[in-house]
Amino acid sequence: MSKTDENENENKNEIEIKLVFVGETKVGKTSLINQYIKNVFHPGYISTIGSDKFIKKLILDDSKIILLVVWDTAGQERFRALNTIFLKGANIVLMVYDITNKESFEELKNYWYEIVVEKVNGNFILGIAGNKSDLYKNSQVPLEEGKSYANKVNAIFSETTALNLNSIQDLINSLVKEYIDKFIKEKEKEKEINTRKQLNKEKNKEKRKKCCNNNKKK
Ligand SMILES: Nc1nc2c(ncn2[C@@H]2O[C@H](COP(=O)(O)OP(=O)(O)OP(=O)(O)O)[C@@H](O)[C@H]2O)c(=O)[nH]1
Ligand SMILES: [Mg+2]
Repeated sequence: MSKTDENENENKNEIEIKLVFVGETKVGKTSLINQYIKNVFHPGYISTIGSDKFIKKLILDDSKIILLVVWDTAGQERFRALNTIFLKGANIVLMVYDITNKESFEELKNYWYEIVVEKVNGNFILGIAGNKSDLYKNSQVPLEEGKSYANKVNAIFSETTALNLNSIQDLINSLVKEYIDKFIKEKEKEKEINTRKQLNKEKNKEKRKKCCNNNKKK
């Protein structure tokens, strides 16, 4: 069974997508997810222990249904070993840093990117969120620096804030759209290749038949 078949539920119109958030502790992963799923923001900090899983249903214009399975992971160092398990089989990975904390950006480049590439097996879409954009006055990571790194690693980039829904919703929508485009294209390509293979097989069979008939006549 191919990876794309695995992701498709029994309902042909329904596609399951695994989206995993990673990044340093306190960059705002849980806050972004709370805003995206429940439309709330809590200023207090409660560390994520292990992981949490949320499901959101999205309906696309062509009536395709997306079951978006969102995984929140823990940024604290003592939980890092666990994150590698959650990354397995991810379709989309969103790496988050805090624009007011340069170190969280450096760690994203030096640690998180490597782990993601190593642990996600198969094709996936990569996103980068420069979070806490509402605190831009205290920014330690210029927007251009985030953008340019994202370009380098082929990631979809946006600055975000967990204070409201807009920025995180737009970013996730872009990531899902990119995944769907590639997913459908890949499937169509596969279909085309199979049809071509089948046609070639039939042609060769026909040729062989003709060749044998000619030999018999001789
Ligand atoms: N001003 C502002 N504060 C934020 C934003 N996002 C998160 N915070 C705050 O930053 C702190 C850490 O946020 P969390 O969402 O718990 O961080 P986390 O990345 O999930 O941290 P771990 O679970 O330890 O990995 C909390 O006090 C949040 O309220 C944001 O966009 N703007
Ligand atoms: Mg958290």
